[in-house]
Amino acid sequence: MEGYVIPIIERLKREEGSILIFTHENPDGDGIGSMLALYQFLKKKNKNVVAAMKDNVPHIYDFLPYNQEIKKLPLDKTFDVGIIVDAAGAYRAGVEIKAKEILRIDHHIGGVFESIYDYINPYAAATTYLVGEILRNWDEEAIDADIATCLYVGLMTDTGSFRYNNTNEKTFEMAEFLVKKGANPSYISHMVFERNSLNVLKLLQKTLSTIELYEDGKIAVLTVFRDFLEETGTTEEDTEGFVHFARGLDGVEVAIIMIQREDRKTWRISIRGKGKVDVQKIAKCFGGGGHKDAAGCRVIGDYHEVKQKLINEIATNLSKYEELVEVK
Ligand SMILES: [Mn+2]
Repeated sequence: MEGYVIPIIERLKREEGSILIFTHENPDGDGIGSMLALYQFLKKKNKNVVAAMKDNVPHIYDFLPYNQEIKKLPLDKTFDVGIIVDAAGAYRAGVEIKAKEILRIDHHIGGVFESIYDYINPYAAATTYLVGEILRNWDEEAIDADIATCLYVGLMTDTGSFRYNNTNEKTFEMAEFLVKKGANPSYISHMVFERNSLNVLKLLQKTLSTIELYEDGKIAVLTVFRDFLEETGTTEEDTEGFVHFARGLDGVEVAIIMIQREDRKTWRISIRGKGKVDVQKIAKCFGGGGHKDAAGCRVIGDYHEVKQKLINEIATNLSKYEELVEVK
């Protein structure tokens, strides 16, 4: 791991001004974990650093070291440097960012070129993997158990607990390093996955009752109507991970979950694949993005129309794949 030059390290080493680290709206474990790990490390290096995001810390991540120090975006201050982590561009913060210069650390496909110091690798399993590389090359000794815990959370959540096809020997090598540094896998897994409230279970029950299958069971659709959230006293954040119940069905190639937003006409859509369809391409058709097996988008419109458009797009991609296999 050591021995190669990472320009963003040199850039941050010489920065004496104010640094803002931020992540995308509706943040996940990888975004928050990357942000907090980098935040703690830069503090140790006596940098003038602030971590901030638009939303509150979701309950499942409220145990992360230093999460109480995350500020709420937008901030009035203009920072000398802004670092966007785990997002295709600073625009994904969902609010205006005031910084003289933006740097990006990320693993999404495509995205905005923010600076020559950007550290991007779409093959990395998680942004926390990339932050791990940066910190290990900068000063391995400065990585303590708190930093390792934040990095481990992102690595675990973005790989679906080391199950998705972005999981490889590098992922495990980084996980091993983080565990050696003090990250506790069973504690972290417990804190993220085993602290659901009964209300969330009731929300899951309602959501599962919406399951629909299309294209001979290859496409599965779950829906979270706004009423479900209101009836169970839960929030959109509580739907995290629900889509995997649909993805886990035998025969399903692509699973989607449609979450109705407060205005009742916007749908937040998560798409998960199992390898045959590049779901990032589907999300892109609807103005979103992501990875080969996990992507998302937002669509405004009538529920049935939006759903049908998505299914049509997925079905087209599925049949393209099947034609290719037949030719082979
Ligand atoms: Mn990520």
